[in-house]
Amino acid sequence: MKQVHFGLIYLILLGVSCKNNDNTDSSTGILDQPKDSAHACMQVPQRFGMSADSSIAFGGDTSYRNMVLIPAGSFDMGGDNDQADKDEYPKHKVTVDSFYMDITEVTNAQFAAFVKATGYITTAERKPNWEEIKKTLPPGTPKPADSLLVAASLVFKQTNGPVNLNDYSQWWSWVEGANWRKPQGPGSSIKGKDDFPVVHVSWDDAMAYCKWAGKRLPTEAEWEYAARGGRINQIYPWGNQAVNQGVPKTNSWEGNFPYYNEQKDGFLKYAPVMSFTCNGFGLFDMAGNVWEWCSDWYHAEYYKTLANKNSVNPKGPEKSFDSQDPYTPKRVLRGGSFLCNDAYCSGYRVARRMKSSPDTGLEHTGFRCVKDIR
Ligand SMILES: [Ca+2]
Ligand SMILES: [Ca+2]
Repeated sequence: MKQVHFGLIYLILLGVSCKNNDNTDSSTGILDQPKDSAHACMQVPQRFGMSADSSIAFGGDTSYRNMVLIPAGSFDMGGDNDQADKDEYPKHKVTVDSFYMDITEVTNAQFAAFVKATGYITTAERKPNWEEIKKTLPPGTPKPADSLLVAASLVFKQTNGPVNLNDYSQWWSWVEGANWRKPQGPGSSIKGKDDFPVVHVSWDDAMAYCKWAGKRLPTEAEWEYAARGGRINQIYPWGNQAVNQGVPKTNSWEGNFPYYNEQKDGFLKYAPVMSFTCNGFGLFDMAGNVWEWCSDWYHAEYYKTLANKNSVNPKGPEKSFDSQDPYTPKRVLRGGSFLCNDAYCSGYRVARRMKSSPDTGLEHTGFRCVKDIR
């Protein structure tokens, strides 16, 4: 399989797909799982190249409302089963100080309060800046048509049947006018969805919210430690029981991605926060529902630099490197989304690492915040 390196948005803008990567078994018509399934699930690099608005001032409250204290401790960070990707190894010792963490993903109501107070305009609501985008693409990459360089975001579209799982454009659509207020584009809304996670949020948007709220994004180490909920070397926030066994434990994609969803968990797309049982630290939806931004740069080899030592409050590498897409700096995302399943990215595993450029938001991407103890 030839991996596509420079991103879903760009591919969709140009109408390019992985046509040379057809992995359909011609004798059966059945699609193989992509060899790099995790990345196929989420690899969505560059967008608009803008940074958080420096004019944002603190406007939140000083309490720890809707947060829980995560006790200080040590753990072994990294993959716990054979679904783990190379970037999850080696497992290494990490110690983190105690901190407070939002018990849920940031909701539409919370994000609306931030926007109302600050007038903040999210990345998806701004016209893309080609001069910025091309800095993170291979030299000589042609410019997409101006008609496509509009304020838009990527919306998930269920397909009618099996598709080539390496061709992201089969299920992601570039929809003008799609953003956190209109998650499926014009005609959609978040009315009545105050307690749903906000989506179409870029890392820059999340950072701006944190600044207003007096909080910060978790480090990748804090996020994984918190997701484990005190369990030792287990695969999910709830333990080791497979995601599709027993009662629904997370909002994921049950059935065959991206065309058939059994909805045993009750949700085709996102669910209201707190729809499933919390983990041992009292945190909801650390697995599934929407991906959550972390503060760290993503570096595929980062864990190797931490092998055989105890890292105290690691904050990630100094710069990003993704061997599959070396032109685009990326931040870490964690926890998976309503689109994850075992045949695809298994993003709900506590150790699964994902990455995207800081100016990218999608319909399955949100965040939650942490706060230091005063
Ligand atoms: Ca679901
Ligand atoms: Ca989540």
